[in-house]
Amino acid sequence: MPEDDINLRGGRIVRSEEPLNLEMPFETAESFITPTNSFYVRTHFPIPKIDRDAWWLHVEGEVEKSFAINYEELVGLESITIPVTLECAGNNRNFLEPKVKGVQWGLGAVGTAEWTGVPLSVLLDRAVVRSNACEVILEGADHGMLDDPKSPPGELTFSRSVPLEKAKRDVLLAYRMNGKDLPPEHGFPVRAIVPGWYAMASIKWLQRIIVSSEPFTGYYQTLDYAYWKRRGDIAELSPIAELQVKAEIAWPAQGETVPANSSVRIRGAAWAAGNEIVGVEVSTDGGSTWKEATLLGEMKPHAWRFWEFDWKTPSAPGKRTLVARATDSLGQTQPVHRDPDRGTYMINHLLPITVEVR
Ligand SMILES: Nc1nc2c(c(=O)[nH]1)N[C@H]1C(S)=C(S)[C@@H](COP(=O)(O)O)O[C@H]1N2
Ligand SMILES: [Mo]
Repeated sequence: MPEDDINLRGGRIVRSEEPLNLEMPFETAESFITPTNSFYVRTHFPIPKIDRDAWWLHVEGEVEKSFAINYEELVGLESITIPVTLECAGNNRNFLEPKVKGVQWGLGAVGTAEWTGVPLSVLLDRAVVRSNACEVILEGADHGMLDDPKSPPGELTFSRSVPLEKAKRDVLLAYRMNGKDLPPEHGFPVRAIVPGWYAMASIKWLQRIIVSSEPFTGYYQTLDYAYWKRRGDIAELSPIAELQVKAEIAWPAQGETVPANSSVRIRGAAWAAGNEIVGVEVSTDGGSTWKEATLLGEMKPHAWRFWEFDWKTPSAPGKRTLVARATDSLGQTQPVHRDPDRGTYMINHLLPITVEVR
């Protein structure tokens, strides 16, 4: 992307101002932990202004003891800190041909932060979940009206659900990001972190937790952030959930020029839904032949893994297409072609990066 097409805010690409959508230029992904001021921002409504001293988080629904907890009490509970990669379900959308509606994310609607907070299970235990419960709905405080004719009339909030088992095992109620209070755009004062799932589930500006005995069918669960699942020849909408295995090339970036007849370090990151990344392969000839890249650092569940590959560039000048492909411990790898049943989300087919050898 030419530099002058990019309106930079704190080094991030402004995909839209209202609502605020900021992307990290993926070539700047150089450290396992993404600095907070580089981390992508995805919002659907204006960022709510929340006074944390007046903030309450309500826990209700299919529980024996509904209650509300305030900020002071929540941060007084025992906390844990974990690195978790968040990826927007629409990341890489600008690779789709033909062009589709939606925020035109390139490679950078993804990042990894260290999140500090209280496991959701602690609050669920306090509320005593009834035996008929199957899901936990998380509701944000942000709200607004949509011009989608399929959206409910009037105002709606941003809400999503997770299965009870996953809610108890993995979900974190985070109030710190990389060691500091959550910034307003990332969900101040408290957000959910749902490790291993696309980030639409990681509800920001959390205000209510509703335990439910039936599957949630809210707007962002069914009409948006859903894909077509096949039951024989019947297509049914299914909520987007687990991250799909993916590798992305951070360097060289699309359109870069690299020297001929030399060694160029290709580097990037790879992630999957909590499964280990067992390998990343790189192709420098548009996907005809593949070689193993080196995985860097150590594996952390629910976080990306950096990798690199030394490319001996050809002596002949010309365009070259680079592709990376990750495989996880379940043997899942990236498809060559886009699955149209996924609409404009869950984009993990092979992404070509074209560079100029000169
Ligand atoms: N309340 C609320 N939570 C939300 C959203 C939102 O608009 N409102 N956007 C979701 C989406 S689609 C993504 S990708 C992540 C982005 O988190 P970030 O802005 O901290 O990167 O937040 C999720 N949580
Ligand atoms: Mo997203």
